[in-house]
Amino acid sequence: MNNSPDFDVNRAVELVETQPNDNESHPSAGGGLPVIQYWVEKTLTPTGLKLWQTLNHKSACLSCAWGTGGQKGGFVNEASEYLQRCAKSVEAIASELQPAINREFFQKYSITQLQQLTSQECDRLGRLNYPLILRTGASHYSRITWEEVFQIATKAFQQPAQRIATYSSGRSSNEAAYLLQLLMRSLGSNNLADCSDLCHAPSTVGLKQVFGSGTSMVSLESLKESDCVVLVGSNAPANHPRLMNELIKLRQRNGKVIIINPQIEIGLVKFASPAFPIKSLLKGGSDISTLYLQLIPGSDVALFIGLQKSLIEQDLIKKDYLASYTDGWQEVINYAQQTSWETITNTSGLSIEEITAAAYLIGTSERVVFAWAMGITQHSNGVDNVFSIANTALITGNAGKLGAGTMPIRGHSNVQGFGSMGVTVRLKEEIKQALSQLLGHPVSETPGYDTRALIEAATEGKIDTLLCLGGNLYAANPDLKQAKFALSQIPTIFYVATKPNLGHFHGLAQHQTLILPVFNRFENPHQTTTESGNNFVRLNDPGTSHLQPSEAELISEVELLTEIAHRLHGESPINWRKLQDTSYVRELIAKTIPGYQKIATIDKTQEEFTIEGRIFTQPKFATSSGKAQMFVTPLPQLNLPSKTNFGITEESTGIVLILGTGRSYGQHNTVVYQQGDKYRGMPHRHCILMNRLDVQNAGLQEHQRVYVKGDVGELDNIEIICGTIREGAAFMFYPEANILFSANSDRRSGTPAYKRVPVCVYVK
Ligand SMILES: Nc1nc2c(c(=O)[nH]1)N[C@H]1C(S)=C(S)[C@@H](COP(=O)(O)OP(=O)(O)OC[C@H]3O[C@@H](n4cnc5c(=O)[nH]c(N)nc54)[C@H](O)[C@@H]3O)O[C@H]1N2
Ligand SMILES: Nc1nc2c(c(=O)[nH]1)N[C@H]1C(S)=C(S)[C@@H](COP(=O)(O)OP(=O)(O)OC[C@H]3O[C@@H](n4cnc5c(=O)[nH]c(N)nc54)[C@H](O)[C@@H]3O)O[C@H]1N2
Ligand code: SF4
Ligand SMILES: [Mo]
Repeated sequence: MNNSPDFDVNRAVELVETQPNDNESHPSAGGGLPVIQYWVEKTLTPTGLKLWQTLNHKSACLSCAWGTGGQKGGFVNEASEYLQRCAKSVEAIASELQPAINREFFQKYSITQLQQLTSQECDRLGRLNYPLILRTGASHYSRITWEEVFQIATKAFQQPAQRIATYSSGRSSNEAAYLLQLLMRSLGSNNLADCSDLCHAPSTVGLKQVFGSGTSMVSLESLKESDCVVLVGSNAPANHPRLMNELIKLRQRNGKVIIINPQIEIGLVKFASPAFPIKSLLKGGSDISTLYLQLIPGSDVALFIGLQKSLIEQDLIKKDYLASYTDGWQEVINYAQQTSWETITNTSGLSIEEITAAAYLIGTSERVVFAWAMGITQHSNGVDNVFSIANTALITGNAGKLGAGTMPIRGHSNVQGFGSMGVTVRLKEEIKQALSQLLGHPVSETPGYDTRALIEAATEGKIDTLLCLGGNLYAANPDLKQAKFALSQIPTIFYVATKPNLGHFHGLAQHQTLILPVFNRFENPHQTTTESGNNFVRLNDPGTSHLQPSEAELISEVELLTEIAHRLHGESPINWRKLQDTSYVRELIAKTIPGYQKIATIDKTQEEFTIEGRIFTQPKFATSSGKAQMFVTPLPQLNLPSKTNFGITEESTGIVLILGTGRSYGQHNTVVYQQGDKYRGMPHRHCILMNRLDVQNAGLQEHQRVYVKGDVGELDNIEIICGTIREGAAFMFYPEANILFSANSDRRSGTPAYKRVPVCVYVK
């Protein structure tokens, strides 16, 4: 379809860097020239001026939750430091600045044709500009009016509370998020699935139990005081680039960085940051890792128990601290002592020497920050992983003081704000009480569906109406076939979005699928707020869209949600239309959301703030006893199926590996901006990264095209790329790989084990 002469893709903004050359040698550092090149290319395009203006607009970066921008200006972080905006930010803005989709486009192309598009092609179609509907039996999406949308929505939401649901991803504002949950709770439903269910839910669930607060306890200011960072299961050079500046500065002040990751990510060894230009360009980047532990995927609990055991043996634990500020520590210590070194080294694949060295660095540092991302959470024991990190922080006294603590590195730019605003199936008791008072009736006690439960419920025909506030529910889930089927059992689905994505063309409803175009963060006609992963609330100024009203009928998410609520409830018990002025929404947030009191005056003061009760600089925590709660973390059982489990004979050429799925620097989740990944030497999306020894042992060769088979699907024509990944492990990009496997979910958080998927790589 891309080759068709009248296909509209060519006139879209040139978004993508030229494809990396297969023969090009891999960069010797993360960041660096490719990133600078990207900046220059983008900002010198015809839309460059608008891009610069948007970068300078006072609003938070659209991309990741590290958090940059806001009232201090587009380039300033929470510590008022300048030049803090990375290429990801440029990429996200450039994509939003695309022209509107051609008027005739959806008349011309049928849904079958639209289903041929790749993720990147969907995004490059341009900005969505009119409400669209695809009705049963129709071959094309067609335009409808907003009035028709509201009539359909009013009817669709008048279903039994348990049969309506929402899903969201964290790009929208706090105000939109708050209204989304208020609308659902007002209708008696708790079915507020969110992308965090697939992401940091284990961190939220785990940390809440340990410290009484589910977010990072380390502010940016506090991170600057640390002398050791343990970075676990994170590819920050690609996914949170500005965090790398903090690691560079830490190394410059003689601090230590311990990396725990089955893959050697080049940017975690050396990173060339544009913030340190001389080093970046002349010296090939700054050193990051002091020690790199390349463990077996899914074995982090074993490693952390090993670290605890070694700390005990080296007499580096803080007994007085444990006795004064924690509960449950004796059991944790006993468990570490009883677990044999043999079990620990066999499970983790690391040597005693490596573990002892890491324990020594941690135990002899004054202020240690433990930071992690998806390599920790996306496992069937995700919550145990989080517990084992928290235990290690606690036995070394590294929680509740400046420069130390636990720091989940959050994903989407406002995903944490969504959780704070009550978009969660695990609503805090205090919020529940406050909302009940506001709504004049008790919030329903029926448990809501999280994302995986929503897919299951939909599969069983238990959902009538689904509204997706952003995101890509279809492609973000494991087992794409099941996701597609599940969505096809829902009579009405609304996709609220700024640009088309795979979900709009594959995640079709039973009777009617609607796509509703909205303003993005820097275009909203009113002020909004967002919350960074470091618990900092930013104010986003009102803006305008580059799309003219004559070519685009966009509305704000706030207007959309309040109008639906108004049509359903009138003015009872809240004047919903009044809430279209977001300052009133902030009044409600201040009244009902703990720690958010300062938002009540933010319109007047313009003062951005850190949320109260989350940054612990004293060892007094938010649990009922004030003490941190420690939990024993059982060792994971890491079994590998055999080839015959995949229906492949033992004699055939091939190998069973543990696949970890994740992202390249050139994609944002399910949205692909660039095809290849130079840093990993993967030239396109259809590669599998393997260890050279595995390739040899299996009788395969680098660049050979192979089949990759999971428990529910298979991909063919996948190119083998040899890389710095541990033996027995492999890596592929998502969302493409989501066709392969069904994934176990963590029992306590519902998060799928995207990082430990058994697959068979073979040839027929
Ligand atoms: N460029 C870009 N930035 C993004 C995103 C994006 O898609 N693109 N997405 C945003 C979102 S929503 C999120 S959640 C974050 C994700 O940010 P990350 O969590 O950094 O991203 P992932 O690609 O999922 O990879 C995590 C790392 O975990 C490692 N890993 C895999 N298995 C294990 C294991 O068993 N143990 C350990 N210790 N490590 C393991 C992988 O090798 C990889 O380096 O990024 C955010 N920022
Ligand atoms: N195999 C595998 N699967 C995974 C993961 C993995 O590591 N491996 N990671 C998981 C993780 S961590 C996450 S967070 C999920 C991501 O899951 P989702 O959040 O569901 O997916 P995204 O691709 O981030 O959604 C992007 C879409 O959001 C919409 N959007 C962008 N800006 C706005 C806005 O301002 N308003 C509105 N309304 N819409 C907007 C656009 O239409 C865009 O296409 O995927 C999960 N799935
Ligand atoms: S690190 Fe994250 S928040 Fe900061 S500029 Fe880059 S994408 Fe935006
Ligand atoms: Mo995420």
